[in-house]
Amino acid sequence: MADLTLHYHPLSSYCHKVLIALDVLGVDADRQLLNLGDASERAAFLALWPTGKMPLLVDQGRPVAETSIIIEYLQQRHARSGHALIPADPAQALDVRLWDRLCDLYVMTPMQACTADLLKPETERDAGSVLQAHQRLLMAYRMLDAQLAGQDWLAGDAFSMADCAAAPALFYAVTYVPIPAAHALLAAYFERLLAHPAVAATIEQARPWFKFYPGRAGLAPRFLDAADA
Ligand SMILES: N[C@@H](CCC(=O)N[C@@H](CS)C(=O)NCC(=O)O)C(=O)O
Repeated sequence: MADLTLHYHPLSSYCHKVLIALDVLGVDADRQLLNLGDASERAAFLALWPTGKMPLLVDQGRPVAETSIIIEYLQQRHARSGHALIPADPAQALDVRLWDRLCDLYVMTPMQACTADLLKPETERDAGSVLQAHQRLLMAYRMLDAQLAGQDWLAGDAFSMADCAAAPALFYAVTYVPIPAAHALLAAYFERLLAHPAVAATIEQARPWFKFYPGRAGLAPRFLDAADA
């Protein structure tokens, strides 16, 4: 049995959050591609972890779930790079956890709502919920832009778990609601995230899959293979 296995899908935003963390922490994990559209794979995965949410880390047979917990667990037990994604200082660590939560709840969640709506048959789509999701994204963009005044990363001067959460959340969110021109700090931060080697590598592994992303109409051509653009 491999020590560490990550059940994941290359397109999944929450999986990107953990792939970025694995890279930054210098942790090797076997990757098990999960197709939840396949009934037997879904049943087997639900038996392993009842929420059915990915990614799921399995450490010598023991499931470790929820991305923020997975990242903290990896840092505590497996990190080899010397880079901490959750700082040792308790006050700084709290700040990282706060901005990680804010990215998950107010960027990832409305972004996922937009994707979920696109996956419905047209007759079942709900313009009101999508509008609400767009408004929530704009609120989150305002908060993030204000938070970035005077600092390069979301929770201070070092790349942290908060940035692992922000990168995939923003990557997909901007395909639905572009960053308004007034938020120059957020726009610059987004480019900084994309240039970070762990984020760039994570996006690169997803490139062949972007043609299946429901919101691909909003994806910048630079992320698509020429044949798919
Ligand atoms: N709170 C969870 C959220 C994970 C999540 O929403 N994962 C999505 C993929 S990005 C998923 O598994 N969706 C499949 C489903 O809901 O059936 C975490 O942080 O791990």
